[in-house]
Amino acid sequence: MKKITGMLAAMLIAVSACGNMLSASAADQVYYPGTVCDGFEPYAKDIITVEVPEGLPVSVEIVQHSPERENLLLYKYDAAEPGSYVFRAEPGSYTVTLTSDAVRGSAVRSSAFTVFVINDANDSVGDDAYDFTDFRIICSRKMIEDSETADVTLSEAASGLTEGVLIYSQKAEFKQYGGYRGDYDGDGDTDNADAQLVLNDYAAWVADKSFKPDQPAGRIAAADYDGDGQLTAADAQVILNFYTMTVAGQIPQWPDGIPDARNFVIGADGRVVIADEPV
Ligand SMILES: [Ca+2]
Ligand SMILES: [Ca+2]
Ligand SMILES: [Ca+2]
Repeated sequence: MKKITGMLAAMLIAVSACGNMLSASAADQVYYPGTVCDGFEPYAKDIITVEVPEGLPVSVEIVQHSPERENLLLYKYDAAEPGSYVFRAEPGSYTVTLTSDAVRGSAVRSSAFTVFVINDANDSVGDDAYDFTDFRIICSRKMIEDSETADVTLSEAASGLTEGVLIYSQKAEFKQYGGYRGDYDGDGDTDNADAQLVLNDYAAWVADKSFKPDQPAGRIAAADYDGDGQLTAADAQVILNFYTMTVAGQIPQWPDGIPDARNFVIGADGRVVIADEPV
C-alpha cells in the first residue's frame, strides 16, 4: 500500500510537470522553468525545488557536474513571484546558486550556493525505498540593521522520506537592509546631499587608498549603484541624475532599468512625491 501511494505521488508530480497548476493561492503557485541547455532531457523524475516567499525575488542558477555534463549550466531563472519553482533533474552532482537584492531595488546582491548529489533511486531496500529525490531549498527574508552584514544563512540539509520521495530540505535566509537605493545618509530620500557625500568619500579614497567610509554596510550598499563594491564618482553621478529627475518633475528612474522600490507620483502642484498607495 505504501508503495502504491508513493507511485501515485510520483505520477501526480509527473502529470503536474506537464503544465497543470496544483493550487489556487499565489503563495502555493507551482512553476516549471525550462532549461537553458539544448538537449537536456533528464531521464529520471528527480527534481530540485526552490520555494520563494512573497516579496523576495530570487535568481536561480543550477549547474550540473558529471562526466557527461561537466559544469553545465542547466537553469538560469528569475523567480520573481512567490511560489515553488520545480526544476527537473536526474542523478548527478549539482551546484545551485541563489541570488537576491540586499538593498530594496538595487544592483547590490547577496548570494548563497549549495552543492549536493542526487543518487540513483533504489527501491529494493525495504522501508528505505524511494522513487526519486526532491532537493528542496526554502528561501526566506529577514530585514536587518544597516550595521549588519547581508550574508545569506544556509542551513544544513535535512532529509526525510515522504510518499516514496526522498526529500532533502535546506533553508536559505536572505538578509535585506531597510534603506532605499541611493540613500547614503539614510534620511529616507535620495537627493543631492547623498550624491555629495558619496563624492566626498570617493575623493577621500582617491587621496588616501586606506580611507574607509564612516558609514555602516547598509548605507554603503544603498549608495553603490552598480554593485561593484566601490563608491565612485559614477555612483555619485547616477544618484545626482536620479535626484535631478525628481526636481524636473519626472518620475525618477535608474538607468539600469531596475525599478525603484518606492512608488512615485506627480502631485497636484507638479512636484514628484512618494505615493501613499502602490501605483
Ligand atoms: Ca538621503
Ligand atoms: Ca535628504
Ligand atoms: Ca560602485
